[in-house]
Amino acid sequence: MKRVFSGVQPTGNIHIGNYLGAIRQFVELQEENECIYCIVDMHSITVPQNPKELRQHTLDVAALYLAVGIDPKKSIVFVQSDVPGHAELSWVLTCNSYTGELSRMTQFKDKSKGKESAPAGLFTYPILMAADILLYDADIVPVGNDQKQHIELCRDIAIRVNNKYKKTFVVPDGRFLKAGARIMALDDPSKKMSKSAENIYSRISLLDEPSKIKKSIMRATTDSEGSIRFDPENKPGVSNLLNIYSAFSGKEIPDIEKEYEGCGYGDFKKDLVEVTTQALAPIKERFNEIRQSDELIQILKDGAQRANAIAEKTMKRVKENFGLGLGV
Ligand code: AQP
Repeated sequence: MKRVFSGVQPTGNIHIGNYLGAIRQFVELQEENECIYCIVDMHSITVPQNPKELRQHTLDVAALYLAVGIDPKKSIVFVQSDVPGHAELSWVLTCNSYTGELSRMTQFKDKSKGKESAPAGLFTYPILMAADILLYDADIVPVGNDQKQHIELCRDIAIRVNNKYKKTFVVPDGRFLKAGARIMALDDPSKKMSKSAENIYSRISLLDEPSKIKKSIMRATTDSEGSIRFDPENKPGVSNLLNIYSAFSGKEIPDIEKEYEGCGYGDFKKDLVEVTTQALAPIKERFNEIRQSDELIQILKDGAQRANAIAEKTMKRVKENFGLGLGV
């Protein structure tokens, strides 16, 4: 049995990019693996957050995890800041990382672009992510394609520490879906769909009302050619919509292209609204039940205890191998 770890930031409501790119595979993986799914709230404070909203979003993400089918009897579900080992290990790894490799991270470059000074946490974010993964001896890390570079860095750090000290960490493998799993912003298909983008119509959140889903899709950027064809380079907007259609309907893209041969974008978009709304409706319904229930906090409490038991073992090993502390 392999161990799986992944997390989502509570920076806002989960969108279909997070879901199709990462979270949907969390559910499948729990059948045959020991899975640990985290709400990575410490990552979210790399950019300013409103404390009240952050707590609400943390509970929302936890409820959404359960609503999409993560079963707390099979998987550990918890909040990152409830387990101190993440921050502790992060410091140890910071001392074994280089500013050069961190400067090459494209997410840091994107998020700090145009800013005179960026929070140091934005720069060291990939180290905290490496700590999240290595703390649990994870073998597999299911994430979206946008996280490939961070997983590579995590592997490099693990290998570096294992070579320098006694073998301390399991070197994890990323698990990425095929190229199409990267969902792009609806208003600008050159950017990935993101929770924190200013334009709310650039994304579809799992909890969006049908009217918001409709508006977002009907406004989505396409092109002037008028044919429904998958060609990400020349038709990024339409290709993104085809990806979403395929992911929610389970139909292959060539079959969808055939079905809509000769149709206009308006008809295609209308059907995509239908397909998306239908796919999200049961998730939203389960979310509303779970989010109200007292059970949610109890699940997160149990999850933190189980996660902490694993994390403490790893930190004991790390401290021993690094000569840290006296274990008193
Ligand atoms: N557009 C996307 N397409 C496919 N997968 C995506 N992921 C994020 N955006 C897309 C994957 O979702 C998981 C959780 O992401 P995250 O919350 O940890 O952080 P993120 O990648 O920074 O996501 P956002 O939505 O863009 O949030 P903000 O705006 O706060 O930065 C990850 O596995 C990610 O790969």
